[in-house]
Amino acid sequence: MSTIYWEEELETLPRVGLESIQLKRLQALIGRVYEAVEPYRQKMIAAGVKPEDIKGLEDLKKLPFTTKEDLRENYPFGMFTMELDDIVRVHASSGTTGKPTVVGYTKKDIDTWANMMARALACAGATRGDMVHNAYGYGLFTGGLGAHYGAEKLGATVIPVSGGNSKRQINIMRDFGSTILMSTPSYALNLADAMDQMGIDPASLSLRVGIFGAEPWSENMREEVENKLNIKAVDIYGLSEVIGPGVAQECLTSSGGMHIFEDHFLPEIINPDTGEPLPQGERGELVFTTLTKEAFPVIRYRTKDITSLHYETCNCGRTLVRMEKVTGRSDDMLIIRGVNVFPSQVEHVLMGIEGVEPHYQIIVEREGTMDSMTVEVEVSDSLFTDEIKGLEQLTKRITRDIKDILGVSCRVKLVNPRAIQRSEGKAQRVIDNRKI
Ligand code: DLL
Repeated sequence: MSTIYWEEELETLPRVGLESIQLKRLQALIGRVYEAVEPYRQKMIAAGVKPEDIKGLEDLKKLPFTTKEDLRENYPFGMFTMELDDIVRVHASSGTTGKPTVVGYTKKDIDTWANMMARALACAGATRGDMVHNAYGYGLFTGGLGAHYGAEKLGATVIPVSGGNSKRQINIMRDFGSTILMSTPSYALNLADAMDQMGIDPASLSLRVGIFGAEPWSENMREEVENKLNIKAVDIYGLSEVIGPGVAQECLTSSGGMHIFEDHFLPEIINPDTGEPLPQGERGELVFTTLTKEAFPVIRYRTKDITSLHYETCNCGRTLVRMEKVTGRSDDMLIIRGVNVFPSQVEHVLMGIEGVEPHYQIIVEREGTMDSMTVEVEVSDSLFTDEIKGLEQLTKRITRDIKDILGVSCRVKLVNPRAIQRSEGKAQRVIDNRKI
């Protein structure tokens, strides 16, 4: 099978050519950000580095890291490099406390993003003849609109179905002849179950490829979803701070790993404890510097995702580096039904409620194909002896506040004072029983 490219020349550049583009773009970026963004300038001054010190790609390591914390401190728009007049769109994702991380795009950024997503789709074998069933959520989450603009750019037909209402999704798939499914891998499994319940044989549909991401998924899960939906399943990676989906995409060959679109997103792997860059091929935390974004570039942004990078040319012909499947995170972020959840956010909600003790545990399970989250929390002695009605109201209030603030539904279980095991060291706040 011949490879489908979107921008063949750029996707197959010899490394010297690629590195020369990266360096030119990096130098321009650092100069611009140093002038335009106070928090970046301050951090560079504190680190004793000036734009003219970036003479080669190896000088990247002289630059200070950027973290979610920096974005939170400059919430909402303090890290933008342009006036709001030039910003045509914002998206947001969960922050470590109540405040989301806000990202902005100029017209050109939206176009760059669409181009990256068109590349990702082509990398997964999509062409203008495809019917793209986009079940990523539309809204502040970057999944829906990111995939949408990319599929349109490619010239394919997009069905902007968004998430939820599985039966309707399957009817649409059957009637419209969807050929490519884009969703989280867990939602794809959910669709497979719904198909089964409706007595629809996936082999009778036109689905060919699934482009799944936004949460970790294993090779076992790939096998399951491929068998259940009778498709080829490929991985897509991205994060809002870098652009959204379309940072890296797995191709259809079996070389393994996702091609990072390196001419736009410069990757590094560091030791998450020391911050030191790791040698090629070693597993560590992925860090990105965006080379072409206008409104909201990031310099050495710590993704907290654990992976490794592989530079050998792929069987598909692309020279772009491949990142292995994300194997974990260096922080405690959970992804529940596609929503990023930090235990600290749950704590933040609980601590705002009277009668609730600072002892809680988050239990995550996979029920069938869906994630479920239960929050067990201790209540004060006085409340516990209170009448049932008061406890019921409290349960409802916590459930509602978590849903409103974190955007995820959960079960809340109030437990006796001192029922949650006390730890002698780090409290174990999360019990993740999902086997993905
Ligand atoms: O999840 C963007 C996206 C949308 C990617 C649709 C792919 C498809 P955020 O909401 O900012 O953005 O969450 C980013 O999700 O740091 C990873 O921890 C996780 N993640 C994203 N893709 C994958 C993947 C979108 N393929 C965070 N495998 C990232 C594992 C992933 N984890």
